[in-house]
Amino acid sequence: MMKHAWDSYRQYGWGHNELKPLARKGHSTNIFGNSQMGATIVDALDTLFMMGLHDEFRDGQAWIEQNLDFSVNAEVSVFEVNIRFIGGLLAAYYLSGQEVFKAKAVQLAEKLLPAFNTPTGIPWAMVNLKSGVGRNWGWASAGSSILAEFGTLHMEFVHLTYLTGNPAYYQKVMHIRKLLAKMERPNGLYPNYLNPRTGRWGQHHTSVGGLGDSFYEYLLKAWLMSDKTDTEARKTYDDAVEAIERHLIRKSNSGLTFIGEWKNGHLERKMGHLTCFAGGMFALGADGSPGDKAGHYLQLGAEIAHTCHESYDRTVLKLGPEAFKFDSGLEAVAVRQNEKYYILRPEVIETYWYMWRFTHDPKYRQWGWEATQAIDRYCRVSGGFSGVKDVYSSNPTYDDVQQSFFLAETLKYLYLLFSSDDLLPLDSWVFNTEAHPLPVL
Ligand code: DMJ
Repeated sequence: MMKHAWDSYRQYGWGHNELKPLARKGHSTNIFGNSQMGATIVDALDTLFMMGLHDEFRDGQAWIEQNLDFSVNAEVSVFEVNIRFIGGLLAAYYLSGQEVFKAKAVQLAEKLLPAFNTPTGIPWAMVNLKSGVGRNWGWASAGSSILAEFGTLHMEFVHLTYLTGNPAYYQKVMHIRKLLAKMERPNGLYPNYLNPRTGRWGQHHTSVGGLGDSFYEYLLKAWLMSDKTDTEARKTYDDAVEAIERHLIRKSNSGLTFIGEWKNGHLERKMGHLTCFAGGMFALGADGSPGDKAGHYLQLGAEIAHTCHESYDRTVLKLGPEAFKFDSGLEAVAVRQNEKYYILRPEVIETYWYMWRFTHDPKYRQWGWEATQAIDRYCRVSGGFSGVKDVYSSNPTYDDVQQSFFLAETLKYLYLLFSSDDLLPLDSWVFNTEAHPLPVL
């Protein structure tokens, strides 16, 4: 599947950010501005390396050496460029030892730094790589920056300081942490929106899915990546998870554990595909949790994995919808037409893999195999892999996008799920939120 995804991109989309597998041409979205920065190449490198696809890896490296240029007049997402490009380049560097990847990661990081020039030091969501001018998404509450965006820079920026000796990167992310620590949190929860001019929260929405997710993930991973010396990060994670459990995690009528969304004092009983990563996060954080709650968090991870598997199993295609409800007799199914799509996302498979590593319960490989077969059957087209618009339809239409995270994450986690534990052991490597492995420092 990786060969098919890569070869198709190589043939029809080479150098573009992503691929349109039906139209057989390049694709891009606003997160990359109007750039052509080969996002799929950078995102896929470490997966190719791990799978032993060395010719393909060298091909990607040659493109990066000759073509990857960040002096472009493009307004890109700071978060997306950090997790996909800086994370991807750093992982490729650590795995292969090729200096070019480190050099490109540092060049790009320099271009992101102007995004931090705000009254509070909370970065803008977007920055123009050429002019350094930043701004926020028009749709975000009252000009706010997004928790999961400015809160998902820590791992990569700490590595940049470690590799270059330049303290600026470390200082920028530690400043964000200090500012957040001083702020009052409604019910102990972190709202998704924070205004970078005033330093005040926007709307009081909290989510472990989109807009919030990887902020929590990076607190835990900061601690793991520091060889468990960054106890401040661990404590912040533990406190956040305690509030999440109290206010957001519930059981459905039939006993499925789900994580809802908090909206202005009200719990919405809806869970996103993105939220499903949290099963793996709870399992990863079990060891080291306060009191004797390790068993509890491993169990919570298992319950989330089970719920997310149900969201796949209750569809026609055996692929999970973008969001599913637990309301008015509904259990783990999508209601709205615009929540029925599957766009090759990794989160459910990511959780299966973490649960497999921590329990070796064969059901996780079984579930991963079910997902593999479904993706290969319903998302494979002759020009690559495509998302589908309705997982409840036996005759689904395609969205015609091969997302770069399909190669970076979905296929990598599947490969890891069926590999032995000594491939990237979790006591030596920590995966960034785009599944790029970085070593414990
Ligand atoms: C990826 O880019 C990352 O996993 C991110 O944290 C969330 N969204 C996508 C995949 O669904």
